[in-house]
Amino acid sequence: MHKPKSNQAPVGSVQCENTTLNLLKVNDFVAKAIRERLPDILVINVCSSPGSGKTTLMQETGKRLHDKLNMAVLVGDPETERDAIRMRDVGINALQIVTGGMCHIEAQMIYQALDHIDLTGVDLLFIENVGNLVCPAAFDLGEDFRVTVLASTEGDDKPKKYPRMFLTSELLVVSKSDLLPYVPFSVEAVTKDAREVNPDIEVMSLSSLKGDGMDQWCDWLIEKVKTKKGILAES
Ligand SMILES: Nc1nc2c(ncn2[C@@H]2O[C@H](COP(=O)(O)OP(=O)(O)OP(=O)(O)O)[C@@H](O)[C@H]2O)c(=O)[nH]1
Ligand SMILES: [Mg+2]
Repeated sequence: MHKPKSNQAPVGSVQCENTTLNLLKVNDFVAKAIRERLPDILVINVCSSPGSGKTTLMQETGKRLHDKLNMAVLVGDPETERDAIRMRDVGINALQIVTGGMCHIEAQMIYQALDHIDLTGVDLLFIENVGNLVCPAAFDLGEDFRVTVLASTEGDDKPKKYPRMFLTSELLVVSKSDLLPYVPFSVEAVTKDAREVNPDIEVMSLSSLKGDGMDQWCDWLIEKVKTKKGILAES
């Protein structure tokens, strides 16, 4: 009969050691350099699972804000330039970062990309991260704010299952709110769970497709841009 290879009784789950923590220190040095390089541009790192609606949100945000502020996007995907092309199609200054299969953007990729995009006069720089609720949470990209987008179609149980992403985000955007009547997703339940993970997290719902909640989102961005520039003016 097969005998267990350790003396420990088998259990239903195991808490693994994270052996990559030291490697992340290098990333943090580069993130600091990015902050020093972009002292007057608001940088927002947008994270989510694949397909939550990040690019659509960027496109609609660009359309709404083009006469109010100057926006640019760095977008990461394992392959293709599709998302950057979609954004350029609606007039957004966008550069694709092809990660070559990697499941997240690292700070050095942003640092390199900054040499290839014209940020003259830009007020707001979005980073659309690779679709993944796990790895991107560990990589500081020099952002001012991290925004997690969670689609109503993904289920409202995610904050407790992927806590680091919600713990490190300032804002949770529940996207595809137009589908809320058709799916078992409670904004109240997701807010409660997200705030148990991170009591300070803000929550808003929106639909890029129908426009609901987009004013609140755009007002939030304008306010943050003003605050960043205001802080600079005072210092
Ligand atoms: N019903 C509905 N569908 C949406 C909405 N926003 C985006 N979608 C759809 O969701 C799908 C994925 O949208 P994307 O914007 O490509 O999602 P993404 O997060 O950028 O995807 P990745 O970059 O691959 O991670 C597309 O078919 C969109 O048309 C929305 O507000 N409501
Ligand atoms: Mg996308």
